[in-house]
Amino acid sequence: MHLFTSISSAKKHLKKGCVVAIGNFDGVHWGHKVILKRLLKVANELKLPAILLTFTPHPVKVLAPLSAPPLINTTDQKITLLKNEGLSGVVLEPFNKKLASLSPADFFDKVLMHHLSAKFIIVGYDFTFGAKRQGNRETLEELCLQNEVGLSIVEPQFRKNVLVSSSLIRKKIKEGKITEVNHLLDREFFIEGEIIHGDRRGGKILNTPTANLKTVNELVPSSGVYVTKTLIGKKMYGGVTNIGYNPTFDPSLNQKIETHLFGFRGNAYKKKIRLFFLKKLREEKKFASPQKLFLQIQKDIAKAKATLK
Ligand code: RBF
Ligand code: MG
Repeated sequence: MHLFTSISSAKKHLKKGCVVAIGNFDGVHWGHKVILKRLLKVANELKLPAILLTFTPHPVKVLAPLSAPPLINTTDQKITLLKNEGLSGVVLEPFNKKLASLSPADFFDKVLMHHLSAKFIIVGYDFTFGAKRQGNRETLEELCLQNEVGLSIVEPQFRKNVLVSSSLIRKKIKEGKITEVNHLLDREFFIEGEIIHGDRRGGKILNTPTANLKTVNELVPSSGVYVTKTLIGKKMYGGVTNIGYNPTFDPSLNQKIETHLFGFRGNAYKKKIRLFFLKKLREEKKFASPQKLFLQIQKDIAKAKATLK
């Protein structure tokens, strides 16, 4: 997959035309994958490159920064996820007020015709474009007709009767409903970051050392105990993760993400990791004593190991 960091740098490579899907693709979820499958199918039929046009930062961060939701993925994570999808290329166009101010017709002419030489366009049912989101599916139909460009609009996708959307998935992540999140994503939700120093109480008092994560992600599951897998370098470790404030002790002011790793020896400090969430086990609680918490953690570990088997 080729990564173009702007429409300008993509232009000379796409002169013979391409099939373009357009969208923000936060989460690269089930619905996005339906769009990508359609993109690959049409590109294959037309013998043209399959290109995804997406933006960074996410347009809401530029257009409505105060009401912008925390995102499921960073831009880097989105690119990493897209690399598995068999695309010819991704065009990651910087999103700014200038781009946002183009009328729908100008966006179509400049971006899709002039720079990308699009012969066929694929978007989701709720795609809007151009200043003030004035362009909708009817506008796009009209412009494609005038320019003899093919168009396919992917209808809403449902899983178990619920409409798959990035905003629903964000809500479920916040609620800690990981099983549902993973079902809607069609993959295991993960966050990434670096291992930082904790307060070392985990090792000393609870006999359960934990690796504390400082995440680069904006969206973290709600407090609770989760079955997880951690990728460190090329190795994957099962584990159990507590997200919360350690109310049994002097509660921490900041939310902590602490993972007890199974079978990991060595020092994880400063390592860059990816933490996959599989299942929520319980809420975080205030225990009457560290000893009672220790006993509960042993049960959590046993349950997590059974889940990971
Ligand atoms: N701390 C709490 O105060 N309440 C809990 O319910 C709780 N559950 C945990 C479950 C697991 C599997 C782990 C690894 C930690 C848990 N902790 C909990 C956090 C614990 O207090 C913390 O790891 C130590 O205090 C070290 O920071
Ligand atoms: Mg720790």
